[in-house]
Amino acid sequence: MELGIIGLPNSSKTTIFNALTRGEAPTSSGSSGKLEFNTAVVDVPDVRVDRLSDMFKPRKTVYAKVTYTDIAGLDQGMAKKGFSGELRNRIARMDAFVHVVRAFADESVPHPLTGINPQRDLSILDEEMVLVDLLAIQTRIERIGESLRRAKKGSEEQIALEIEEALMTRLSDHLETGAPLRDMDLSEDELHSIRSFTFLTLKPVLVLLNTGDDVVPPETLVSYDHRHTVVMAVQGKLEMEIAQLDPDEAAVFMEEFGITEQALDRMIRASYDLVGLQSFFTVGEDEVRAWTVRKGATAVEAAGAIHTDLARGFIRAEVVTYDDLMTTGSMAEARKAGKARLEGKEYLVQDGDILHVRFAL
Ligand SMILES: Nc1nc2c(ncn2[C@@H]2O[C@H](COP(=O)(O)OP(=O)(O)OP(=O)(O)O)[C@@H](O)[C@H]2O)c(=O)[nH]1
Ligand SMILES: [Mg+2]
Repeated sequence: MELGIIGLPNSSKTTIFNALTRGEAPTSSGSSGKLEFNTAVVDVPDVRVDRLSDMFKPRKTVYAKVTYTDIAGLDQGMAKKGFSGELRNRIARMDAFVHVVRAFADESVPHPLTGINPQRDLSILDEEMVLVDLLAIQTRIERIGESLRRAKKGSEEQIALEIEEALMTRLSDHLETGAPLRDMDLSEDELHSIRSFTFLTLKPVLVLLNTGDDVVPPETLVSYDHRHTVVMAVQGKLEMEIAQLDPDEAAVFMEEFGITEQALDRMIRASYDLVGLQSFFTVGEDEVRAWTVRKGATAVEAAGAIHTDLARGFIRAEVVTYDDLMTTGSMAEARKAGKARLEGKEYLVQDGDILHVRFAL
C-alpha cells in the first residue's frame, strides 16, 4: 500500500514525510519546485499484533506496512500545463494521498501565495486534480463519439460504447460541480470499468494541517466534508523532531513541550484505515505477522498473499477470531471451546481473523 504525500510548494511535505518515516530527508525554506520523490516503508502500529506477540513470544514479529512517497512538484496550474509523464505515472500508482496543508505562520518560510490560508491552499490542489480528471474524461468522451460514428447500429460495440459514454458523462457532470469523484455513488462494476483511468479524485485522502507550534482543532481551520477522507491537525516540525529522537530522548522532549501523545501512530493508522484494506494474522513460535488484503478478500486470496503455493494447494483454512483467541488464551483452548472454524476457499476473510492455511502441493 502506497500513499503519496502531496501539497503546495513549501507546505512542509518533506517535514511530514520525515515525521511519518523517522526519516532525515533534507527540508528547506527555499522550495526548489523540482521533481523529487522520497520513499520509505513504515510499520503500521497495531495493538493486536503486540498482544499476539506477547502470547506467542515468536522469534519475529512483523507488522503491516505502509509506503509513503514524498512527491514534490505539484502546483497551481498543473492541469492546464498538461499533466503527464513521470509525475503523472508516479501519482497514478498511489492508493491514497496525504494532502499536507500549511497552517503555520513563520516569516522565514516563504509561501507561494500571500498569507496563511489553509482552506484556500487545500482547494488549490483539489481543483487541479478535479481538472486533471475532467480533461481525461473529456478526451475519452470525444474518442467514444468518434467510435460511435463508425460503430454498426445495434451492434454490441455500439451498446457498450453508449453505456460507457453515459457513465463518463455522469462523472463529468459531477466533476463540473467541483466535487471529487470519491463522493459519487458508483457500483463495483462501474468502479471496475474506470479503474484503468486512475482518476486522482477517486483516491482516498488524509488531509494533514500543519499547525506549527500551536495546537489547533482542524475544524476551525477548514471545512472539508468528503467521503473517504480524514482531516487531522499536527504540529509538523515537532513531530518530525520527536520522530528523529530515540525513545528516551523523545520522552524528555515531549514532557518539555507538554506533548502528551505523539500524532505519528495516529497518522499512520489513519492512512492505513483510509485505504479500506484489512489485516489478518498468522501466528506461531516462529513468527507473528499481520497481512494486508482488500475487504471482501476470500480465504484463498489471503493464502495467496502469504505465498502463491498456499493458494495453489489450498485445502482449508482454520480460522479463529482475534477476540476469541484473546478470551480463550491459546490456540489449543480456542479449538477446545469450538472457536476454531474450518473454512473453504470462498470464505470472506474478516479484519482480525487469525488464519492457518492447510495446503498440499
Ligand atoms: N515554523 C515551522 N516551520 C516549519 C514547520 N514544518 C516545516 N517547516 C519549515 O517549512 C519549510 C518547508 O518545509 P519542507 O518540509 O521542506 O516543505 P516541502 O513541502 O517539502 O517543500 P518543497 O518540497 O520544496 O515543495 C522548511 O524550512 C521547514 O523547516 C512547522 O511546523 N513550523
Ligand atoms: Mg520537500
